[in-house]
Amino acid sequence: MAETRKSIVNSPAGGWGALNATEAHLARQEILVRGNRALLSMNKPGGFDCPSCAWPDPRKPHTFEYCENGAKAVAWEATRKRATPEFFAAHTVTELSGWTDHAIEDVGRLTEPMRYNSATDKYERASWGEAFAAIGAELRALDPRRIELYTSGRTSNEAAFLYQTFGRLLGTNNFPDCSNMCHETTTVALPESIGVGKGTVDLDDFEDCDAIFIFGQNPGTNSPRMLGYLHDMAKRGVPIVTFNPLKERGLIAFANPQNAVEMLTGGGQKISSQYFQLRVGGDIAAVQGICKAVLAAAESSTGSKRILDEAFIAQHTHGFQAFATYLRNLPWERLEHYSGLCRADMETAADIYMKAERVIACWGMGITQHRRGGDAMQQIMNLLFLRGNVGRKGAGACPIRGHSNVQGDRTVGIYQKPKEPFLRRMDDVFGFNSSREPGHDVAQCCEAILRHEVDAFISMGGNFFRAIPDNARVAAEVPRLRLTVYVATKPNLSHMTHGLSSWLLPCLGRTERDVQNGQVQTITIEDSFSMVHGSVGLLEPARPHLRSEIDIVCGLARAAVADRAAIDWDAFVNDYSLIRDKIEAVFPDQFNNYNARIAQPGGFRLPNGARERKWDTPTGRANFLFKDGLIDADDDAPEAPHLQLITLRSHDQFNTTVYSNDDRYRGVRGERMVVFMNARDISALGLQEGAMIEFATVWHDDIDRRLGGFRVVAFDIPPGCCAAYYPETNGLLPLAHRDERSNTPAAKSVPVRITAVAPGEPVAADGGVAEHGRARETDPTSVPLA
Ligand SMILES: Nc1nc2c(c(=O)[nH]1)N[C@H]1C(S)=C(S)[C@@H](COP(=O)(O)OP(=O)(O)OC[C@H]3O[C@@H](n4cnc5c(=O)[nH]c(N)nc54)[C@H](O)[C@@H]3O)O[C@H]1N2
Ligand SMILES: Nc1nc2c(c(=O)[nH]1)N[C@H]1C(S)=C(S)[C@@H](COP(=O)(O)OP(=O)(O)OC[C@H]3O[C@@H](n4cnc5c(=O)[nH]c(N)nc54)[C@H](O)[C@@H]3O)O[C@H]1N2
Ligand SMILES: [Mo]
Repeated sequence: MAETRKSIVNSPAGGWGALNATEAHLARQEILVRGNRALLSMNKPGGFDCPSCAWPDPRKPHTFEYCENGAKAVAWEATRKRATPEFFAAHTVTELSGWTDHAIEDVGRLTEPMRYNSATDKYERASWGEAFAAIGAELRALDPRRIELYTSGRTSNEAAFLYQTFGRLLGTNNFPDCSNMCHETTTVALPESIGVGKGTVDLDDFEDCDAIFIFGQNPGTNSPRMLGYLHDMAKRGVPIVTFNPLKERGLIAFANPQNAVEMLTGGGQKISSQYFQLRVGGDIAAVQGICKAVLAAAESSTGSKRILDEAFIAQHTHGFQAFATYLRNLPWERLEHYSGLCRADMETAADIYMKAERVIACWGMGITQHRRGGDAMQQIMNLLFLRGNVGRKGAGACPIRGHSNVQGDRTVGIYQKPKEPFLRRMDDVFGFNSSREPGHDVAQCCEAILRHEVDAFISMGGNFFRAIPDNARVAAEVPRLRLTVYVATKPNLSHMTHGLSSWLLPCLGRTERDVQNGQVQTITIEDSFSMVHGSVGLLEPARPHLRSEIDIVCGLARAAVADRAAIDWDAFVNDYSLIRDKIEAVFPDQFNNYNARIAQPGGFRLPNGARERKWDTPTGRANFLFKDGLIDADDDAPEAPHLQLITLRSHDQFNTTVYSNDDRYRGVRGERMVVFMNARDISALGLQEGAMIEFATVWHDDIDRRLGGFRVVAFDIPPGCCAAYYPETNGLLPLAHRDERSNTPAAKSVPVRITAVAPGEPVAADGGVAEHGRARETDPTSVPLA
């Protein structure tokens, strides 16, 4: 068993394993032919945008412009399985709330509106008319400040724009969004550095760069199409410098399924030229160490080649001298202690950085989901500034977003702190007065629920009550809400967390043909690189006449806010290009000529000042930012016997959607209740591989956060930290443990104590939204991959 696991973990990512897994997933959803046809039209002009991650589409796509995990996402949506009214008639909500995340979604696609009936404790069939009338009547009677409108990032620009219009007509700015748990750190901290909260690179820059630094991101699983680029870069000899506590297989080696030789020989391309296994949260110190080494080299350099881009620093930046002084005084021992790297490592990275003419820095959740995530991100920007690596070909900042349209949703107005010029335009375009009161993000929404200050929760996709921190605690208060409304493709455990009245509203997925008024409609998406392009569904809808998200939002608006502005909601449903006209009217600088420009191949790029070295910051320049004493103030350092728990994704999940219980790249099969630990910690705690443990969060409040039933797996991870899957571990994550500026939950460093549980001893179960104290049943439907 150990041997097999070792050989699996040591072989390259991708390759035949990826192809076999794709086939298996399609077969399991009973859609071999249908799915394959869908896959061929994915991420191509005239086809649909992959519903999985936010990696951009190339202008000239390959025949197989899809990846294993994109294929899983399509298979999952295009499944033949259905969650029918008959299914709901056979199961009470109390029973369903004890199912696993996998089992509940695997029931299949929702087909009809369902209304919760408290007398039977079941969801029961209702008509669309009943649903809209009842929801509209409830909403009209409520204080809008007590209504929350959540969005998950799969929603199109058009649906998101109308959804926020609907919310603003209701009179609220409460728009908690999945990005509040994700890249909100970037959205808040990056503008302080460069004046814009989005990345500055595009795909061409990847082809031109001379070195790439990857911080806290696992592209092999979470943006696999990026691996194709990394693969080609590695082949060209471009150094790929990775900072990650875990050895992630996709960052070690990758066999490209589109490369015949690699497939036939079973070999793969080495990806990371350097792999720095820093300690969790060690990025601030590591990057400052690299900056310190760069500065020292510049100061002692006698050669003609300039190390710092002095012209850029002088003309374009602010705060360099203060940063340089700070770096000079930073003792190496402290940098080593807090980064978990040695000085030589940081000097090696600095050397690669200085030798490369053009450098891209990427980051993911390993940076953003920390108490000081914003500070870490700003150190990465400082490093780029030293050699003018922003706003020029082949160089720049590259935050890799999560959901396929999470960036677009924010661009078109899903924002809880709207700025005055935007609200003024909304008011002008639609003829009403929107509220100026700041709304809630995810953390504030959860706090409001805990304080009993919420009456209605509406959810445009997503799985809020599983994805949030302290999920069991927050979910326990939901039964007091007057109304919960879930617009979704498939049932999930949030739907079983219901208010006094509750509705499930089924919608079309992005892969499906959306015909309105006899015309096939196009929706639009913005990827991680700010490219906006069209997406047209091709597959037969899961059920005839299934409504689109846009149709549903318009239905809700007609029922709840028809009298508040003269808006022709029907016209929007009949022709989505009319919605784009309104988006253009509200955001003329970004979306001018919107309908015409989405017709061009690859779409169009939204303006980004920093890319042109125009800095929309208070200083009018790019800012070197740091906090004095930052490292000394870091209290995330592990103190025995506490460990820092990283909560992350397996290879077979998309957020809370669990495709199967396998994690091929980490050598785990058929189970998710595992904790990855360093061998030293395993023995220091008197445990063995395979032992059962319980987690307890070490936090300064008197809430008891404990979860049991996890099995120990030895892994290549530094001592002092451990890792386990989300959302099973979300009950351990305190709501208050979050990035200081953006409120992004610090899901990558939960301080925990681990104790052994003797066989047969009762454990505290994942009470996410299930009954407390009862272990979630193991999943009967998961089949290990062949
Ligand atoms: N197949 C698939 N694709 C997805 C998703 C999915 O669940 N499945 N989710 C989508 C979404 S919404 C998002 S946001 C992205 C998420 O994509 P990623 O950003 O890759 O997210 P994670 O898997 O949570 O973890 C990121 C990495 O951070 C590392 N890490 C943890 N702590 C630290 C640290 O302190 N420092 C550093 N340097 N590294 C650290 C972890 O070891 C892990 O490799 O992917 C998107 N794409
Ligand atoms: N501990 C911990 N917690 C985390 C994270 C972590 O790393 N660790 N990551 C955080 C991150 S980065 C994110 S983005 C959030 C994700 O949080 P969410 O975005 O809320 O969760 P998802 O799991 O992506 O939502 C899945 C559900 O979306 C619905 N759905 C799928 N497609 C569609 C569609 O086309 N339309 C509609 N209306 N519904 C659809 C389905 O019903 C499915 O069950 O979780 C966050 N939570
Ligand atoms: Mo995300």
